[in-house]
This record gives sequence, structure tokens and C-alpha cells, in this order.
Amino acid sequence: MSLNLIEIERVETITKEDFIKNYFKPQKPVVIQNFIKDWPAYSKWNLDYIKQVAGDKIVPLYDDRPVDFKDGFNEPHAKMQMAKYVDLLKSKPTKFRIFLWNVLKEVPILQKDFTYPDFGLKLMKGLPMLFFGGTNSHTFMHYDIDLANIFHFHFEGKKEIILFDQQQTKHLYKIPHSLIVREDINFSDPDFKKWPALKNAKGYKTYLEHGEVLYMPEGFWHYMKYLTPGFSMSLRAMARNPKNLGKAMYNVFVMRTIDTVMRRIKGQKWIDWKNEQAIKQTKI
Ligand SMILES: O=C(O)CCC(=O)C(=O)O
Repeated sequence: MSLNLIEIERVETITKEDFIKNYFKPQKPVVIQNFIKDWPAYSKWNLDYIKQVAGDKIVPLYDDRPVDFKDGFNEPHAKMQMAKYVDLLKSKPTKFRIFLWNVLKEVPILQKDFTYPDFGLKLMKGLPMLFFGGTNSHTFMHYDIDLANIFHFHFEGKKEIILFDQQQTKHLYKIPHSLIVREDINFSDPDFKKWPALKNAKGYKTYLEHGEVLYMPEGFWHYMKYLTPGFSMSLRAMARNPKNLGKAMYNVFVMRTIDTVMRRIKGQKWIDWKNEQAIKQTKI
């Protein structure tokens, strides 16, 4: 038994008109295989190059430990010099990932290697984010707080991708007052005895390779597993659907505040209660 996933459509390249008509309007994911062949990044960006231009930076690292009530929002689990981190990635599997690292702020020179593509959407120029991971590390199934349209460009390694739209949330064991599902689900090989509702979820999958870009529509759940060491850059455009914009506002101003206050008041009990609710609220 495996998850009910269809392959994400793939195109060699695409015009903005076709992108808007075939993927943005119907909110369908797509992989564009050869879109960035003329970016300097296509030939330059690999782990050695990152070590060369950003080796002395201290980077925030995350592993797959469960959420702890003492952790702040996106608070890193460890810090390391980028040069050492790249050596680690290349030498052995590691759970340590870099998540949401702002390219503009941290290594401005990298901006020379890419341009903001015209997909017919207004990209947020201040927010190109980088993500790194080692063999077998993964990002929990989550969706982004602003429910943005995301363009995810991948470099060097191979990455497994699983996506679900927001309609599937009821089958995913979502943790209330958060943007994640139960962290103990292995989406690469789920235990359906433990998580039977996952049988009803309908999603998408693909494997991303160097130079490919994945479009993730607004608010899509995403799970990403690095099969070999690599890194990605995400560019984002604001959600257009008013319902999603409303959810984004709620997440930023209400959901996050409730969660922070409750962690302070109830501590680990709040986290444990949310984890139980994720099971209770998911119908089979
Ligand atoms: O690639 C990753 O590690 C996570 C990417 C992600 O969550 C995103 O692009 O929003």
C-alpha cells in the first residue's frame, strides 16, 4: 500500500501565458525542466561554490527533532560555519538542514547568478530563500504561513517531493494552531495502520534534479526529502485567492500569537494536547 499520488506534470520550458492558463489559474503544480539553463547559477551553483562564497558565514541548522515548547518560531537547533557544514554534507548523511536562509541578506553576490523570472506573477524581490539538506534529511510536511505561490529551484542533488492541496488537510493529521502535520509520519513510507486516514489523501509527487524548478500553488502542503546532498532556492509571489490571503493574515496575526501564548502558559502539555488533537480531529 502506498499514498495515492500522481506524478507532477513536467514541461521542458514554458511561456508566461501558458503558465498562467495551465497551472496558475487551475492551481496545479508543475516542474519546468529547462527554465534556468541560461542563468549563471545553472553552471555555477553547487556545494563547492557555496563553500567558496559563503564558507565563513555561520548558518542556522535544523534537524528532525519534534517541536519543543521552549523553541521559538523557526528557532535553529544548532549553528555551524558554512564551510564545515558543506564538508559534513559531502562526507556522510546528516539530519541537519538549513531552512529559510535569506540569500539577499547573507550572500549578496549570489544575486548576480539569477534573474527574477517572469511567470506573470509579482515575485517578492526581498525574499529569495535558500534551503540545504544532507542525504536522507527531510522537511516535515508543512505549508507556508503566507500561503504564497512558490517557485522552488533545485541545485546539485536529488530531492523527493510530495505535495497535497489544502482540500486534503482533513486526511493529513494536521496539528491545530500550526502549519505542520504529525511529525512522526514518514511520508516516504507511511505506516497506514497507525495513520489510516492517509489512504484517503490525494496528492502529487516528483523527484527534483539540478536545474529544475517546481511550481507549488497557494498553500500547498509540501514534504521534501533530500536523497543526496543539495540545496534549493525558493522565490515567492503573494497568494491571490482572497480566502488564502485571509488565512495568511489569520496565521500571521492570530494563530502564531495563540500558539506562542499557550506554549508560555502550558508548556509541553500544550504541544502534547495538539498532537493528540491531530489524531482526534482526523476522520477515517
Ligand atoms: O527544501 C526544503 O528544505 C524546504 C523547502 C520549503 O519548505 C519551501 O520552499 O517553502
